[in-house]
Amino acid sequence: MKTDLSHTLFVKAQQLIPGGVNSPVRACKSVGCEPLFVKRAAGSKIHDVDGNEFLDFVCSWGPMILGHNHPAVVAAIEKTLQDGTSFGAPCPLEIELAELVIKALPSVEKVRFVSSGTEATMSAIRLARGYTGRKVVVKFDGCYHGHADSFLVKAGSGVITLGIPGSPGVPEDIVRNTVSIPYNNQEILEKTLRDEKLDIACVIIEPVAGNMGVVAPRPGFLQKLRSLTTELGIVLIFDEVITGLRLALGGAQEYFGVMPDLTCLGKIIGGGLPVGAYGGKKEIMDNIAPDGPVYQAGTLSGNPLAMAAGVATMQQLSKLDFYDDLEKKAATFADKLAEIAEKYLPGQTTLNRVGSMMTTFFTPGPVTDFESAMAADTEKYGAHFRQMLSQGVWLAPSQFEAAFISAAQSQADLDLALDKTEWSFKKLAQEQKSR
Ligand code: KE4
Repeated sequence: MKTDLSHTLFVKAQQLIPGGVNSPVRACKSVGCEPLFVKRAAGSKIHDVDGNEFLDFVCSWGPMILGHNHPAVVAAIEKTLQDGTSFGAPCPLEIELAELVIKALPSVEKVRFVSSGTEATMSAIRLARGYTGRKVVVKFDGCYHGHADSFLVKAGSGVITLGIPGSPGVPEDIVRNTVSIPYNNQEILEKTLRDEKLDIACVIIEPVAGNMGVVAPRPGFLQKLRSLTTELGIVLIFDEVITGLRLALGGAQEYFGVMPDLTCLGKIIGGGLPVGAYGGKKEIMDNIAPDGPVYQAGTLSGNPLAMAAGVATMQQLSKLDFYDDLEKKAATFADKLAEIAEKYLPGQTTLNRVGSMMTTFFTPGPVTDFESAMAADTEKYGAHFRQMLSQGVWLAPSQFEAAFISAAQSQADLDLALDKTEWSFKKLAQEQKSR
C-alpha cells in the first residue's frame, strides 16, 4: 500500500502541530504506524491522499452513523451556507434542533448547544455543582468525558491509549474533587455515594462505556445508580456523547429505560459538524445563564451550519426501522466476527457489543471494567489493525475504542470486512504457532 504522500504530510505536520495531529489518538502511536491523511470520504468509504480506499469502521469516532457525506446532510449544509456561516445571534435552526432533541430524549426538557462533547460535559458538571452547592464529581475508571481538568483522572480513550495516568497541568486541588471508581461494581458505588465525607454534586457515567473499548453496564447497574443518586440528592449525568442517537434515537436512556437528570450529547448530533449539547430537567437547566447564575457561553454555539447538519441527520434517524435495521446488521456481523475469532484464536478474544458499537478485545475476558479491559494484548491489536488497514479496512487505531456500524455499510462491505478479518486472524494464529 503506497503511503508516500501521507508520510510526507505527516513529517510536515509534525513541525507545525503537536504530534502532527489535532487529537492524540489519531496519531496511531499505540498501533505502531503513521497516520494516513484523508482526502475525502463518502458513504462507507474513506479515501486517503495516496489514492487508497478503505471501508470505515471509525466513522469519525461515532458521528457518521449515516455514513460520510449523506446527500440530505450535504444538501442541508449547502442550503444554509447560502445565508451565511455564523451570526453570533440566535437563529431558527437552533429551535428546530432543540425540538428534535427534546422530542427524542425522554429526560430532556431543556437543552443548550455547545461545540464539542467536552464543552457539554464540563458544563454539565459545573451546572451540577452550581445547582447542588457541592464539589465532588464521581466518575468511573476507563470512562472518558473529554479533556476538561476534572475528567483527566483514570480516563479512557486517548488517555489510556497513550498509557498516561492522567495529565500534567491538572492541579491537585482540581483532581481532589474528582473520585473515580470501578465501572460495574455496585458495592463500591454504594459505599462511595454513601460516604458522608464526600460532598458529592454529581455522578457522570458513560451508560455504555466506549472509551475503554465497549463495556456494557451489568444488568441492574444503571438502575442501582439511579436509585442511589435519587435517594441521596446527587445529580445523575449520562454522558451520551457516543450512545446518544447511537443506541436508539433516545440514546441509552431509551435503550435501558433509565432516566438521568442531565444528558450530554455530541458526535452524531452534529452530523459531522462541531456540535455538543447538554440538557435535562428544567428545574436544573434554568440555573444556566442568562436565566440563572451558572455561567457557560460559546462563540460558535448553535452555529447555523452545524445546526442544519444536526437537523438533517436527526430527520434521517427518525425514519421508521432505522435502528431495527442497524441492529440486525450489527448483530449478524458481530456473530460472524466472533465465530471467526473462535475458529482461529480460540479463547483469546472477547467481543463486546451494544447496538451498533462494538470492540474485539484481545484477551480471554470477560471485559466488564477498566481493569479487565487493560488485560488486552495491545501489541496483537496493533498487528491486527495494521493487517486490516493493508487490506482496505480502517479500524479504530486503539484497542480501547469502539468500532461502529453505519447505515452506509452494505452487506458486501461487511462480508468483505469479515473475509479480511478471517485472513488477519489466521495470520495472527500462524505467527503465534511459529513462535
Ligand atoms: P469531544 O470533545 O471529543 O467532542 O467529546 C469528548 C467526549 C466526551 N464523552 C465521550 C463519551 C466521548 O467518547 C468523547 C470523545 N470521544 C473520543 C473517542 N472515543 C473522541 C476522539 C478523540 O479524542 O480524538
